[in-house]
Amino acid sequence: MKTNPARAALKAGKPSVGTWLALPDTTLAGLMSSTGFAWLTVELEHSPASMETASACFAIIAASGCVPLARVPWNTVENIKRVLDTGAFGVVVPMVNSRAEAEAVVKAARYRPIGERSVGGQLHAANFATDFTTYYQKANDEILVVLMAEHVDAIANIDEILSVPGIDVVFIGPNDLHASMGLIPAFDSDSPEFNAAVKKVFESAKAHGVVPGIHVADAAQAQRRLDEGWQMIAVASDVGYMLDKASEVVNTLGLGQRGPIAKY
Ligand code: 3PY
Ligand code: MG
Repeated sequence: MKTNPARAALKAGKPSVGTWLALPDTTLAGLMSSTGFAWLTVELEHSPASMETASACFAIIAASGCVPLARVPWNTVENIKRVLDTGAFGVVVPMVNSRAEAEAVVKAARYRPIGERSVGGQLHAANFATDFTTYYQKANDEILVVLMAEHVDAIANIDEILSVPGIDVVFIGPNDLHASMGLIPAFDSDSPEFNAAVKKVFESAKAHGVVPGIHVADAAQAQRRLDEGWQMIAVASDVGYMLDKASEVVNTLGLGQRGPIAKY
C-alpha cells in the first residue's frame, strides 16, 4: 500500500507546502501535480466542483505521486465520507469552532476504534494502490485530518478543540478569521487581534502535539511562516496564480484593469 508522504513529513515535525485547486478540472489537476507541491487540496467549499470531478482529480493527483486532499463544503458526515471514500488522502474541514464539532470530524474521518467512519467503496483503496482490507487496516495511519480554525469562536475554544484525539493539523483560514473579527478578509494584516489569534493557535497546537498550518498569499509569506515554525503551508491557489500573472501582464502593458483581481 502507498503511504501518505505529506502526513509522514508533518508528523515527523517537518514542513509540507502545497496549494489549493479552486478550479474543478482534471487537466489542471494533472498539470499542477507536476509542479512540485507536496499536496493539492481540491476545493469543494467555495467552488462549483462536483464529486465526480473531485474524485477524478484525486486519482490523477495520487497517480502522479502528489498527495490529494479535499476541503469539504461543511463539517458533515456525508461530506467527509464521500471525499475519503472516493480517494482523497486527507480531509480539510472548514469552520470547526467547538470541541463537539472537532469530535464529529474525527468520528467521520477515522475508522474504529478512533472514530466511526462508515465502511465501503473501492476508490480509496485504488488510490493507495492496495486492496480494501489492507486500506481498512491502515487508513487511520495515512489519512490526514485537518481542522480549520477560522472564526473567533474557534480561537476562544482552541485548547478544547485541539485536545480531541485523532486530529493531525489545525489550519488557519486567515480570510474568514479576519471576517469574523469584523475586518476586511486578507491572508495577513497588522491587526493586533488577528496576530494574537494566530499566535494563540500556534501555541495551542504545540501544547497539544497538533501540527500548525496556515494559508498564505505568496512565497514571501510562506517563508516567514515557515521560519516561525508553521508546518503545513498552503500558498495561494491555481486561480490565484492565473489571475495574478494575467493582471501583471495587463498592467505592465498598460492594457487597463477591470477591477481588483482576486488573490485567492
Ligand atoms: C480562509 O482564509 O478563510 C480560508 O478558508 C483559506 O483556506
Ligand atoms: Mg475560509
